Amino acid sequence: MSFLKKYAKKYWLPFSVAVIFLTIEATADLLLPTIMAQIIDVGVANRDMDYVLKMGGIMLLITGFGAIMATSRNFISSYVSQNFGADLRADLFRKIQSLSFQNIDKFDRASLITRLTNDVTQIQNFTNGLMRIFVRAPLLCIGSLIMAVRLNLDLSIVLAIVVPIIAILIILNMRLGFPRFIKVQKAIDWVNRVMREYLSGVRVVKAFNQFNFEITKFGQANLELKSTSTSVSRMMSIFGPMMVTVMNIAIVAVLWFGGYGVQNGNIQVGEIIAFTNYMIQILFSLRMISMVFIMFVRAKASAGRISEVFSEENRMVDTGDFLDKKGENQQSPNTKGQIDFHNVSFTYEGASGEPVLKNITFTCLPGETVGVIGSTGSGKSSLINLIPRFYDVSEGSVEVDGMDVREYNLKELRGKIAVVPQQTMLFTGTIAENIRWGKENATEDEIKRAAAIAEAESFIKAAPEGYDTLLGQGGINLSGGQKQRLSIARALVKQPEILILDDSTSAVDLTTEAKIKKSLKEYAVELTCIIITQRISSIKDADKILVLDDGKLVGSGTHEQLMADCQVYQEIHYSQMGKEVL
Ligand code: DGT
Ligand code: MG
Repeated sequence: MSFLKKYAKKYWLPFSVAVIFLTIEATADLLLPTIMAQIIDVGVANRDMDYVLKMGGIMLLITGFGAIMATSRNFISSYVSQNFGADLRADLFRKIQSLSFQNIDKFDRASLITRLTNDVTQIQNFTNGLMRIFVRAPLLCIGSLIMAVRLNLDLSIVLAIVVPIIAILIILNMRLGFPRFIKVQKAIDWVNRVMREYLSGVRVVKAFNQFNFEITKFGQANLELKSTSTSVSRMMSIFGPMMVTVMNIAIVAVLWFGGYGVQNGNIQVGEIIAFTNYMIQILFSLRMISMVFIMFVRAKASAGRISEVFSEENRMVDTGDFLDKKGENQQSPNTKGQIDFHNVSFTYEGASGEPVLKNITFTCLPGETVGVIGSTGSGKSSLINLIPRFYDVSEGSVEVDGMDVREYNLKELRGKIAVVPQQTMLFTGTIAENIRWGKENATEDEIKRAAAIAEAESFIKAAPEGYDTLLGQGGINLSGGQKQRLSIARALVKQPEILILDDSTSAVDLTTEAKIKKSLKEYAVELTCIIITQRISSIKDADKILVLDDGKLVGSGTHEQLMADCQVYQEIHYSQMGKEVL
């Protein structure tokens, strides 16, 4: 939990001030019953009105002072806890962003969301609780005990019996509570996960009429959350009243013994009132302590989960500036946009069985258009993921412009490459903003040009507000092919050396696809282009075609060469013959 040190360092000062204010507040609370006892036993008993007024005035002053302390402390504590929470969230978000695909794959996405929201809130609440009750409760508890014993030793025998009983109850409460709170947290994760899956697949669910299945799935998660939460609150609802009952019996006992004492003239009425007041304060502070413990238990579980993310070491070591220089030395202008795979094998972390890619060697020369074809699951997407170093190779090496990708500064490497991923992902915002994603400072002309090459211009112009039309929430929805064309435009605006299209025209009709390819050729003669596809027609005229089969490179060459000597390619070709005019 060392990640908390940073915040402790930042906020210790206001935190300490809050604790000091709290101490003063508690002291004020402790003084009041004793003064009250004196008012009754001295002032009221002797009918001394001046004394009553004077002590009453002092009581008022103390209360007022306590209230001022409480208000300032509340200001400080909410300042500290809110800022701390915001810092923690921001740092966690940054950490998640910095993690590589390999790291992120380890976490369930829904649990990352719960960690960012619910878990941070738990820790934040605990910090706030610390400043509200941390010092105050033990201080009030111990202080009230001392004051009560000083007030009347005989009556304190009741305390000697009651306090240990309550302490045992609290410890039991903690013991039983901890595992239950952890379960609640897990159940919240589960509900979030189901909800997230449902929402991202809502169209499929509707298309397959799988409502009942989804409702059952959600029902199970919901039930688990309900039953774990019920179990927690049931436990709380047993222990809380039990403590109150024990304390109330104790108060009755004090009144009983005290009554005898008053009859015998040993004890004064004010003393009994003050004594019971202290007892109530002890009860309250003990309950507060148990509450802090509960908050602590929850916060500890949350801190553990957050700490898991913070301690996740980034596998992808970004070698940074040191190697930049090396890069400058090695690169020459005529290697701009070159890609070399040397004996590359790759296995996803945690996956068992055969490697996804086996012993792959090939070269893409600058300016070449290279097609990658192969059945689904043959490893095409995995292959191109290695170029911008989304994943690291298991064996062999990948070079871009003559230098191993692991030696690049990641930002520099990814600056050279634009990937249009297989699953199109657009963000909420206008069309122009989505294209500008590729290059922050892209001018309007650049955006329009990219859109034109990607054949997106016509539908953008037809949209209600052209480039300023909102997408997604509150805006228009695009067709699959339109989305693909927008993501191609987004990649183009980046003006990369290497453009990777992962099945990016799968939803675009053949005529439009041909147009895109033609304008791409004209736009960037020097651009190295890797086109993954399922359709031979899309890559027939590529400079080179790589044929993947079950993770192996089974053919490489032009269409004609492959037709002559690659069986897998021939099979794909013949299977598509009837469907499209080749
Ligand atoms: P596609 O897009 O359907 O045409 O198929 P490809 O050729 O793009 O296949 P690819 O590279 O996505 O998958 C190759 C194999 O790797 C396949 O057996 C599934 C597996 N695989 C893909 N992504 C992951 C991943 O993130 N984690 C693990 N453990 N395996 C993955
Ligand atoms: Mg793929």
